[in-house]
Amino acid sequence: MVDAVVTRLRALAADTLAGNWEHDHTVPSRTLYPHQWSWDSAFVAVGWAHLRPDRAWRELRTLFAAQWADGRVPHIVFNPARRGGAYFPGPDFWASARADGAPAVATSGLLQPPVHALAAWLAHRRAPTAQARSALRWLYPRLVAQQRYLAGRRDVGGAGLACIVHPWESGLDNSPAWDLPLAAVPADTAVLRAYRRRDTDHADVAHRPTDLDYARYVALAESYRAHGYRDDGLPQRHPFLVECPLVNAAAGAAEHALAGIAAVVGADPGPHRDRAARITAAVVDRLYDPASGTFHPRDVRTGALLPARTVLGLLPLILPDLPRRQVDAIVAEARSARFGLAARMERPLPSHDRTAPDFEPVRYWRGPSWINIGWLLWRGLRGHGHPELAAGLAASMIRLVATAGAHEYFHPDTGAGLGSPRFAWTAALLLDVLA
Ligand code: 9WN
Repeated sequence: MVDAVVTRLRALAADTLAGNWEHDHTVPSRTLYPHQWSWDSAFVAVGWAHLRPDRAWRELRTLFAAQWADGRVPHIVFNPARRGGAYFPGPDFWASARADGAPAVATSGLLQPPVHALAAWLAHRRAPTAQARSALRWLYPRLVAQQRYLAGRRDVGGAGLACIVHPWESGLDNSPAWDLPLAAVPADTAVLRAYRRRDTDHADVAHRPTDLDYARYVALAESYRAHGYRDDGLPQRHPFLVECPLVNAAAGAAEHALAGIAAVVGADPGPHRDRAARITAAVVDRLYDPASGTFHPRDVRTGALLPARTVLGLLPLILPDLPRRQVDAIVAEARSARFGLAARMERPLPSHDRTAPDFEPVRYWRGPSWINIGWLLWRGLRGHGHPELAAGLAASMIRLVATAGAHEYFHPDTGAGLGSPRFAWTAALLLDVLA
């Protein structure tokens, strides 16, 4: 890569992160997402570690200061200064103050993929200073509690995997992966008359989830909220319960990261290695389908694997101890016409099977290309001995941002920028790919 391009991209990324920094956290986007989001903060910390490690640690501390008593890390921490309708559903909708064990600050009651231990470990590896060690000592028990919540209260299926109760918890909100279980959620768009969507104030309506999707998102969140966001009795009362390959692969990767962190803070890495091995075995056992040769989410309500071949199926590659057979299967799936991974990629990595009839090139998680997903796969490819494919994917991601800017997502054919134009995790993870 030409030095001048790298310098320009680093400056763009630094400028985007600085522009989205808000006192003690980074907003994903000033317009669409003006609060702190959980997995965004983890990705952003990976980027800040390249520029301002103090901000990487501050970001994670702010997020974990909002952890609930049961260990859940909320998917949104609301900025009190931005109260008043900038984002829907906002703090009044979630009403976290009325739930047991919620923190003093207003949050949502949901979670997102637990990529934080990995982010903390990478930030420490980049700058292993006294400040980093002290931050890790503070974070370690909190990261352990986050894992305990997932492995305990959220193991609704009883097989050692965490269950998500809402598509927002996967981070891939309207992925075709969720169409089947969502179709079973009773909802009517009339419910939206009581609310106002704010996302479509800032983004093209054709690029966002539909009103019917939103009606179901609201119905699910209201159902969970009605029981104080408790997890007991979920199978009897909650209409969406799914084991997600990304959430569970992230939980497994987190145990590997925690083994490293434990060694730094003087704790025992052994239990983390054991838990990592158990999670990887459960992900393979429960979510790998030998017939399709890829991973799928499992619907805990019906017991069935969900058939859509979305990019979620590739993400167990982030598990460092994934067996060779499944590594080979993921690489074959990624290289197929469905995803087009190659040492020289013709088009960006899509979020859904591009040969599927329900592939939608501009609608959010139903086709567009996302840098955070590319980054996770890039790490997995490097860890599992595929440096040429990793380099091809990195080059494709760099090309996207070099041509279109630090957008939220990109058109999977043309590479045009979509969604928010100054998106924090795109900038942060680009810095990591360029390093
Ligand atoms: C709901 C902030 C978040 C990301 C998610 C992405 C989107 C929110 C929304 O934005 O979700 O959490 O309002 O659409 O899907 O992955 O964390 O960037």
